[in-house]
Amino acid sequence: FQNYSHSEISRDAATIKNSVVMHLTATFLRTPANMDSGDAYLASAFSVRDRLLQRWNMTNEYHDRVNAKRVYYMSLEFLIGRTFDNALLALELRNEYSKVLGDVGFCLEDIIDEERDAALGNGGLGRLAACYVDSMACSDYPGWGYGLRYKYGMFQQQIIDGYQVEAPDCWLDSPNPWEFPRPDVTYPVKFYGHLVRVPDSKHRFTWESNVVYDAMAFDVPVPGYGTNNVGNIRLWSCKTNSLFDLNKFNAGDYAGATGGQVAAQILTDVLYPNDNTNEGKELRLRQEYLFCSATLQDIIARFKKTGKPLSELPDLAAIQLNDTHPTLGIPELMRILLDDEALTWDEAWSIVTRTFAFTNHTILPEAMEKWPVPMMDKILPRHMGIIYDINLYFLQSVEEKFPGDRDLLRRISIIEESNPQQVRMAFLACVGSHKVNGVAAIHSDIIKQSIFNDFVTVQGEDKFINKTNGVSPRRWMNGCNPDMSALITEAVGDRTWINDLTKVKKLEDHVADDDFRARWSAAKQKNKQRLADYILSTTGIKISADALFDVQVQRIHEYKRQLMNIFSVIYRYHCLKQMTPAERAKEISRVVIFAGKAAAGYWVAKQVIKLINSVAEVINADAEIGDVLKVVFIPDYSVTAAEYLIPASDISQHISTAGTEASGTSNMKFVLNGGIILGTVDGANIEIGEEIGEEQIFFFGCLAHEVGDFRHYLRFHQPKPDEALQTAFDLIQNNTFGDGAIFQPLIDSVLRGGDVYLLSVDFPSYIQAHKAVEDAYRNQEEWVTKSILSVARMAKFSSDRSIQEYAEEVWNIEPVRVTN
Ligand code: 26M
Repeated sequence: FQNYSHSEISRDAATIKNSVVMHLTATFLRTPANMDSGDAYLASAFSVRDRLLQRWNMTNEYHDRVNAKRVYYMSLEFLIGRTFDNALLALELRNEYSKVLGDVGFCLEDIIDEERDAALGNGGLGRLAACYVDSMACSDYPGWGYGLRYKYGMFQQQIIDGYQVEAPDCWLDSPNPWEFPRPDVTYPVKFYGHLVRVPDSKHRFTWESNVVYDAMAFDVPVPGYGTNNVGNIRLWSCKTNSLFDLNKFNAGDYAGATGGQVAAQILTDVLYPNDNTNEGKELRLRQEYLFCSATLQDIIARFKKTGKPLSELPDLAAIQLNDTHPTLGIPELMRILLDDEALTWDEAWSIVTRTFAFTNHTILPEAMEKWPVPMMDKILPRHMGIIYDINLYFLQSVEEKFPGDRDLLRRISIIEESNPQQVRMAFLACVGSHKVNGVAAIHSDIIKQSIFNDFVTVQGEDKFINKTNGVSPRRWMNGCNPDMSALITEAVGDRTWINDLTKVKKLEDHVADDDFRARWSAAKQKNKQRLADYILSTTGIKISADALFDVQVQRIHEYKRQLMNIFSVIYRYHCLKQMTPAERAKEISRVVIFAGKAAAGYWVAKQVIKLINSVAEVINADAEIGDVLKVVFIPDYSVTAAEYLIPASDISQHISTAGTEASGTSNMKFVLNGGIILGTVDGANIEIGEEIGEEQIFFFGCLAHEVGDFRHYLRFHQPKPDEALQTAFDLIQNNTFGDGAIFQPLIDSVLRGGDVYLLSVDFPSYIQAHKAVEDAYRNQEEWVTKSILSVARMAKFSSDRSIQEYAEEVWNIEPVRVTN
């Protein structure tokens, strides 16, 4: 191996062609003569992956060699989307592959379209994890993601008769070029069983159980743009400990012998498709533990190779918990240190609390993870014992500081004294971490005043910090919006803005340049036409790319208020119907676009989808209305769909009830693509407004501090819908959109359910804001100015900035430039 070298594979067309043909023939047993575009994708993807492998090995070898401190981003979700195009851009080989594929009669865009999304996440939280590992790779931070390799990712959404129908996402049915099975990296994970105290020890137990699963690693490369660094997401897949129960097999029971195998696989079979609700299912708890145990064992095994004492673990490893889902990592590390490594409690606890940090993503009460003590005790008896001890020592420290405050102890306890008792995972995560952060300024303030209020009092303010979310400019600008990106490159002078978004400031110099402005508009127009084509092919609905594109795409949830949006569409339809044709002709044509999935068991959210589709059907078929108003629900929203949608919006809606959307990240993506926000004073909308200037954003609605009073009032008083909202109710109830009775529960959620999300309160200002948007849009010159200025001022919302802040203030790690 003396001459083993990392020199790059040649980039010329002949070399690329050879490698594609090699994979076509040798990996897939095809020939150039019988290749279809699916084959072309696989052969090309494998040839690109060969190049990544080289850099990947180099990265990990180098980080090992210099004993770099690593950060581990633990997340039950990584919403990666596609990798091929991303890798081509990172390696700067897009044109080369386009040419080689063109020579054999394929269009690169069609080949890219053959790849299925890796949809191992629900929405914002999972996509954030993917952006963060991208930023770590691009900024040369030695960071790994840890997650689960679900056999079925986020379900596929079909719309049948206007209703959502879920279908399994069989994304692994075809070969996946972007994962590397690591059968040698496999760990046993125990469940159930009983404990035996180690004689003469206080905190040391042996945990005996014969229910043991194996977690096996699959590695997914994260190509870094503009660096040799290739990051890694390590995903665990579950199987039984021994392939066969040999006793049963020998007794002739073949089915019984493989039965364990079938049951075991179920642990990593499917992603829980709940966004912001905790169902408390036993299988989910086992899934979370399998994940935490395998990950911690792996981190410890890697650390031990350095030969250093475990007391130095916090110097070489930082672990970030992506919400409470991986919180069992805390008692799991305690278990390893106490039971396997024989450290004292204090030694172990010091290591744990210096290693972990925790990010909170929501304050919705229904999303708070709690596990019944009896369930945890049965499945994870050792961890339940450790959690009791963590809580005991913690409450003792609280009692010492605030003697005699029984109510404080009750409120702050990790164990909720309900029937049955419950483990509050957010409190466990908080107690076991040295830093706790929210994901936007307002959200970080709110959690300090609400769920962690007592913890601020007891543990001090410094532990609770803000880390405003960000998004990757590689995927969400350079990848999805090539024309606008080319213009930015021209303004900046080179492509360095892709890894240093502060450079987009340069765009401000071009805001008065007529030629530049014209090309800016043309780029948006092209993206709109591309989306119009996509909509025609996926829904059969024909829309005009000259209309204003008004987009709301995100998980369907009451707090996000898609219902308020569709009510306003109904009101707009009513107004248009009242007009004469001459009046209508003066209106701004608008396409209102929705997309998003409802959790499978979330009935209200599913009815909202049905209402949107019913309204769309009537309006789109109304010849009198024509192109002046169209309504589209795009089925099966995904990362890939977002890459079409986001660059094509004129306005996008981010209209959660104030104080409910922790941050939002699509708001950043839309503005980074030259779109304008219509939104509430919530989440990251606020900081976006601060950065780009209030003239560039349309705010409406009540403020977060007013929500409590409104809700209180509405608990005891009937809401009073304004005329516009009442009109929308009337149209639904007189069967304008089919049988109105099926939508009565939605109207009742406002009129009789206390209007928890304050639709009746915000509706008047929402309609006003829509008018303001229209007035502004009529002045296209000013609109283009807003668009350019917005992008120019959005540098803060690169996930590179977020990651740098985490690195400096939470993880204490530095970039490590991989050199040969
Ligand atoms: C919980 C229990 C069982 C199964 C699933 C869950 C669960 C899964 C995902 C709960 C919440 C989940 O996601 C929450 C989420 O996506 N939150 C969003 O996080 C984004 C990134 O920080 C923010 O931008 C959004 O505002 C926030 O809603």
